[in-house]
Amino acid sequence: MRFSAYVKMWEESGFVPARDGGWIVIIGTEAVTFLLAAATSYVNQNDATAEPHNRCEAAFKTLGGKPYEKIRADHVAEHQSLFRRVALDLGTTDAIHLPTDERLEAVKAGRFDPHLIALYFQFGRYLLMGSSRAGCLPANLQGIWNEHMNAPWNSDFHTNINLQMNYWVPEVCNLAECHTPLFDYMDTLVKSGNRTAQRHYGADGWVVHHLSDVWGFTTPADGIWGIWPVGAAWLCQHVWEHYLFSGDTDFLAKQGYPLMKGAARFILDFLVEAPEGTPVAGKLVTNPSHSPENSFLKPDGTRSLFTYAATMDLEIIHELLTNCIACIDVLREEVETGRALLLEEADFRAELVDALERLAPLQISEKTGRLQEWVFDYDEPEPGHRHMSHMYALHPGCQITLRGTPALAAAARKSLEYRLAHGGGHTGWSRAWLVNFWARLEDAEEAHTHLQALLAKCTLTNLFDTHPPFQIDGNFGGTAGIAEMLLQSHAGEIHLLPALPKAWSTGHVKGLRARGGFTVDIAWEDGSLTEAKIHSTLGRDCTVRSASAVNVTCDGEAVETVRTAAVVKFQTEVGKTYLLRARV
Ligand code: FUC
Repeated sequence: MRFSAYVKMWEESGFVPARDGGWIVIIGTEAVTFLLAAATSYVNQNDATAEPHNRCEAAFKTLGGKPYEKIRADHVAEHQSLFRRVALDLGTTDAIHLPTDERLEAVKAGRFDPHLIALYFQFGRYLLMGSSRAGCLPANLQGIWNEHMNAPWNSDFHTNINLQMNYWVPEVCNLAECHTPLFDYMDTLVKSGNRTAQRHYGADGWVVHHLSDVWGFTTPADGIWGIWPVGAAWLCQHVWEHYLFSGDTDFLAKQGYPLMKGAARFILDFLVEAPEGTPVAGKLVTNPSHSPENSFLKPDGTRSLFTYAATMDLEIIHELLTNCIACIDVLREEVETGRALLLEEADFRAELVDALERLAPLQISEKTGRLQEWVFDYDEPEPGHRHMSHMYALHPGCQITLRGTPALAAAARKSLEYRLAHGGGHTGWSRAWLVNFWARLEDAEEAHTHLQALLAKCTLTNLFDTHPPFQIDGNFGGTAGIAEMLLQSHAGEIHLLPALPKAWSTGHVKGLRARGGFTVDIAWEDGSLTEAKIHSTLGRDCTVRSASAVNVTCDGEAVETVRTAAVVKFQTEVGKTYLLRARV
């Protein structure tokens, strides 16, 4: 690809800067405006023939000679329309008077700086707004902030955690429109994903392995690390989540379901029955595959990555098949053309249900009580490995929940503890993932410890995440983790303050989004909920869990609720806001 960056200088009173060799000399004026435009020749995966120079000129032209004040005001208005949807206050200390590098140093020395955490959270939202807008490519390993000619990992899209982690932010953090570049990008992978499925596996549907790029790369790469055929399946989680938050059946029918169906079609063709003599004989498994980038010790003591039925595969597949079935049911109920769709999809739905029933189960090690990462209970040569793939079902998946599957949640906790006892979480994104895991386990202090560590060990002085090197996924994973500590909605209920650490004793958050089309504001004092506001955009029934019992009102009137211990349920109407006040 070719690229250009153009800078234009302009001074509104007509001042013309002098040129002096390689220098531009500015004397006798108070202000000069510099306009920067940058472009590449990339059009799409088959075409890189655009003229970057023309694109830069066109960018300048769209400004149409607007004065600086107007350009800035337009920018600020557009920016704020997204940015100001969410406000977070975790409390303030004197540290706000220090520059960021000194604040990070203080965190390294063990100080709490809740305001820095709120800043880090909003910075993550800012980064996504800057690097993932409709009509553009999705945010890659460095977002748009790569400074190298040859970037680490080619500034590509890794699909075995990194690309997905970038997109843990948009839904809950009220930037859903920033999610759409991912879906458009997925569309561009389908054609080559179909071809790879056919040629490598004789399967229908589309497949992506552990990395991709802007040229539609879908085949395995990097040796055994590449033998991991569930990249497309994982990406489809995002499509379904976009629907869960928005209720947008139009999106589901036009773009979401075709993507999910194609990924599931591949999986159905790819799954095989495990033969007699194997731990999951007769069950459906992936083969070949591996658990992202981690190795195990075979009985003969040699090290291997290559396996079948890696736990993460089974979890991703369980989720995809479940979501596909739910998707067919939603479209049947909600889309006008639903009946036709149902008739057409009845056989496919039956196939999905059958495969889901026959899918190999997750296993808890009899020896250690941990969630097994592989189909055999292998020992690990690198027990602190940065990937924690077998915990996918805890986060970002939701097959494992504290209340729904307590035994699996306890096993996942043991796996996490074991990883950490051996130095796990040492890269930026890995540390950020830990925050999310602990938040899902509702262990506020552990989540906070890893958030502190993310700032202390994996954050550069400009707040960019460092793997090392700089990789933006950890920023997004950390931002998502903070949201996950304050609000969860993956288990069929809105959980207010599921993992509030002692260090954030008083504060509020406004404008987070929950699945089911809700916007949620929460305020708390001395570690307890004081009030929450839940705005309903879809009129769905609402189940809210919180440590404090609440009274629910709407427009000043008491709302009829059904209560159990920590849970309150009520019906909502589209456009109404429900006030939940802690009972004193
Ligand atoms: C995965 C990770 C590495 C790195 C790379 C971009 O392969 O295992 O740590 O983040 O992606």
